[in-house]
Amino acid sequence: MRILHTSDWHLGRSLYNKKRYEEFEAFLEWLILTIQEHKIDTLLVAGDVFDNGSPSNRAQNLYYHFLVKVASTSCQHIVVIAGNHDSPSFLNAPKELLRELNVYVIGSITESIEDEVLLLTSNNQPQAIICAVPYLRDRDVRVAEPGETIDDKNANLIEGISQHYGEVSRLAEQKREDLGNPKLPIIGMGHLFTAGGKTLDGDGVRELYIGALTHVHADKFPASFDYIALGHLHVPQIVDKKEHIRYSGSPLPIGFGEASQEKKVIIIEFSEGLRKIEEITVPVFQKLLRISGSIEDIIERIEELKLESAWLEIEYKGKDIIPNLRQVIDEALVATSLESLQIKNRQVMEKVAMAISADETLDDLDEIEVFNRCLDAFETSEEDRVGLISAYREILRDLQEEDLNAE
Ligand SMILES: [Mn+2]
Repeated sequence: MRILHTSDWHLGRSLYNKKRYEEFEAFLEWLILTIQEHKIDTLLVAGDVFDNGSPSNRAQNLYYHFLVKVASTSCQHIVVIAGNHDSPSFLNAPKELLRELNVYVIGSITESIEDEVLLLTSNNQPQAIICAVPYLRDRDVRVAEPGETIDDKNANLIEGISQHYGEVSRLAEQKREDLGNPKLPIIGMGHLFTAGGKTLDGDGVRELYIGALTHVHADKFPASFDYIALGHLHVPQIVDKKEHIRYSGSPLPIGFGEASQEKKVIIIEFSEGLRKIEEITVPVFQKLLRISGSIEDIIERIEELKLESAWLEIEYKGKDIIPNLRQVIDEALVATSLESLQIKNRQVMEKVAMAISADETLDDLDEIEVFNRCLDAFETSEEDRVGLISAYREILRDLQEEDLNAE
């Protein structure tokens, strides 16, 4: 049994307004070849298939074409769970149809937790049990109590998540026992933020719950899982030094912050009760580079890179005000294969921190930064900030979790 674990495709996401469909397509083609080459039986996609709840036609096309193509390979099962970016109802809509292609889609929790426990078989022989837990929304696992503090909320939420995993694992263990096959692997899936997880500046990974405190500790996962395929964090990583609990990370760098990072998919092989884990590096389909410094530094670096084909994020850090910065840079880029997607002018940003400068757009700020500026503008005291920020985060979360496709 050979499983491939991937997550966080974010199909349809752009980078500073630049569409990335060619890269998504190249990745999915590469993935099919990888599935064939490594004779994968089961593909696990641990959430954030799409970048948002109503993906473009082109993004949907990529997804469905991919699923149809995989169905014609050695891969007999695909399990897709929803991430926090996915709309549960959108993902679930073609569920029944996709079952015909051996694709299991778990977009949200249902009335019956058994729906998350899948027995995969091949020629009527059990292969593995998958506990396909989708991204758990606050309301899925937590009962709100009046008067509870932020800490209570977080503690209840973690407790709720941990109970949910406990329940699916008990069902899986029972199933394994009923089958009389103690070596049958049990594999967990999840889309969440574990404690100590690595993120990078600008990778677009959202805090999932109200505060950064709601990070799930690895010891909250049941011991009976032989592997846990996680999604949400974009840096591939092992959780809490436990080899079998992993994030595959996103296959494409979602932002320039991830540009220098190796992207991975993970292959897990089970045979005769033994587990082998191997990381496969995803090729770079589009080079992203960050350049920063004085105008001389920037121009020199462009000169060095001019034969390469790359997308650039340029940050000007010089002391002088250069009113025609963009023009100067654009001139340096003429006749190169380089393309600048963003020019940040640190100098302007620092001088007029409060004002929106010509070179700073809302794209440069996240929702929390905007709110912080608002608090600055109203000269809000430090003690008031704590409560206001957590209330604001709660509103943001509700907005992000709203399922626009749900009836
Ligand atoms: Mn996510």
